[in-house]
Amino acid sequence: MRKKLKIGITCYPTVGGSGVIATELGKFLAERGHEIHFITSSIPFRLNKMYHNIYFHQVEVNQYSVFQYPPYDIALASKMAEVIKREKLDILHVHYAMPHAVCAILGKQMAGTNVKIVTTLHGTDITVLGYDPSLTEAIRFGIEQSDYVTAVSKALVQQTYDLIQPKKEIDTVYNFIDERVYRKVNSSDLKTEYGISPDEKIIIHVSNFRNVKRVPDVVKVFAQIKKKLPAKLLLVGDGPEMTIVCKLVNELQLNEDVLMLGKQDNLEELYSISDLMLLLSEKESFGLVALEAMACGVPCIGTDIGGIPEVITDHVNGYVCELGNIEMISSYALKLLEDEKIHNEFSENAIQTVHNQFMSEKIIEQYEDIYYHLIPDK
Ligand code: GMT
Repeated sequence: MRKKLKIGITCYPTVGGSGVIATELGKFLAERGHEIHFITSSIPFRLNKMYHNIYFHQVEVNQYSVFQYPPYDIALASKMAEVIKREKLDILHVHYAMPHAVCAILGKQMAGTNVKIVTTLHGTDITVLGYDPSLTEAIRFGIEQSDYVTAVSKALVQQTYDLIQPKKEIDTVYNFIDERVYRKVNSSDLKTEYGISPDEKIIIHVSNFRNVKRVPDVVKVFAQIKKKLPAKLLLVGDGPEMTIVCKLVNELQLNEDVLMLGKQDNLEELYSISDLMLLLSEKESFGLVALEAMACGVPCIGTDIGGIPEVITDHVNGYVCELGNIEMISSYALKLLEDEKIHNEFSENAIQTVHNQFMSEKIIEQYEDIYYHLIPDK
């Protein structure tokens, strides 16, 4: 019987898929008996239930006027050192090399213990910051000095080698979903409440509306679909591109048919009334929202970018299309929406793919194996 571990987790607690994965990982590990210590700037937003073995250590940054910039990274490293020492952590698992891996290395030095650092790369630190020469050295340092490094797709592993060239093995550990939450539920009342008639198809897009998500492409594809069949587009989320998207919806006279829902919880209810998910990003190391939709039986169309083709299997549970090719994406979307047989088949395949490759249990075990490999005497 292996001993239970004391595991520190650092992530960006408020935004995006990396925070979701880090928090869900903490919750699942706690359910398996490990003691979890989140070291973050605020309580992770998915930590919505009490667990007797999950602790939260808040990083606070003093705003002394003498500092031109508040020293968040140093405060984080210092808090990590405090928690490593006091709680006798076995593992500190950080999500994102920048700045979290670098802070973890510093925190470990300050603490003077042999805590093992596991770093998971989620994408933006590599695909965006990797192009910024002022940070490349820091990212490489964070990766090389970690005891174990994982990335959420094979594509991200390759991109990391191409852009950062670290001398370190990087293992792919895919993202996962909580299948107790993401499953097809009966939420058909929602369709009526939104004023969507039974014959209308529902297309959904969920993101943080950054320009890499190419939300205008989603609207353009929807405009093509709308010419051929009755449909509504659900845009879920908010972000910097929202104004541009609203303008385009207006120009294309789609106001009646595009529902801007803003940020939402309980996404499984929205996925469960949807017929198709569009994820047309120009950068995407994994595409967690596609996985969530697939778990609810929604076929997806994604771009041939980053890790998307590792989640969406072309012609099996959806289609993988060329970035920005509105015509190609629209014609596949129509094929899927008009042919009930293909739709049913893809919908079942989507659920099957999630079960075969992205089940929480399988992925959590992979992380556990990494932890125990680093501390063989436990
Ligand atoms: O996509 C974003 O803008 C948010 C970002 C994040 O920090 O959560 O998402 C990244 O990590 C997710 C979880 O691993 C992945 O599913 C997303 O594909 C990845 N985003 C990008 O690579 C742009």
